Amino acid sequence: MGVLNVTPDSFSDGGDFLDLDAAVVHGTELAAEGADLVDVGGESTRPGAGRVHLDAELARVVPVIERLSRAGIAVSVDTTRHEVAQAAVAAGAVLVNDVSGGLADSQMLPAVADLDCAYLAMHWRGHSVDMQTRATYDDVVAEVIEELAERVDAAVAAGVTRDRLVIDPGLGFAKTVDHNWALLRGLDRFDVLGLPVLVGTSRKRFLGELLADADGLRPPKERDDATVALTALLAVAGVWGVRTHTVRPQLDAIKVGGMWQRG
Ligand code: PMM
Repeated sequence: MGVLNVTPDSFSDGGDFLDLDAAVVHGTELAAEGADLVDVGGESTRPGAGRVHLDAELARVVPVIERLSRAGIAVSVDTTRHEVAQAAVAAGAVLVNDVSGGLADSQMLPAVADLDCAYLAMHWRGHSVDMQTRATYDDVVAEVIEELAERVDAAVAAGVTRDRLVIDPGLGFAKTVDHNWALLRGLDRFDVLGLPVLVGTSRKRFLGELLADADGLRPPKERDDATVALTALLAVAGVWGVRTHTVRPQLDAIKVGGMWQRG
């Protein structure tokens, strides 16, 4: 899954693709490099970010999704709002990537039940503005699995069949650096949910901290090599997908991980 943030303020690529043509060009490049999905988002979820108005989010993502879908590219929409999910699927999106797993909008799950699309439920404990205050766990892996299981049950109860579901541990969302590493080490425990898993590590702060030096945190766009290393490990771990800002080097890592696993 290649990331296409149509936002002024995302942490690593904010403002790069706010213009419609620039966004379509970048989405087309991600697909040409081999992304199976291009994930279009119009609201930044970086820690501390405020909400974007619904109309602004629609105006950012719908025209991009329309143009990419018309070009035959499989698109997902990164949104927590049911109105955006509905408009995105009408414009051609095939997956709704909801970082709140249905918690941010009580109408999301019933709306998705009526749409012809897949649904990704990420682990989430609250909006970005103060989510890091909720990063408290006794056993982060057990609690994230338990809370995701609740979201899966809620989705199924709303009418979203299990064959449409993907789950995501939500690295960096109400998680400290240590929580992120614990979740990565404990990924095999997510098998109990019996669903495909997608993981987003790309350029995240915990990599900036791992690679920090005397100049401070490694800047986001200089975290891609570390992201590639994690992608190889995630491929060995057997995840269904990775959400990344670059595509070609990640595909190389997936091929290496696949061969490592199969011999
Ligand atoms: N991370 C971000 C945004 N959307 N969606 C899913 N499913 N998983 C993630 O880990 C995730 C996400 C934040 O990264 P960005 O601001 O670079 O898009």
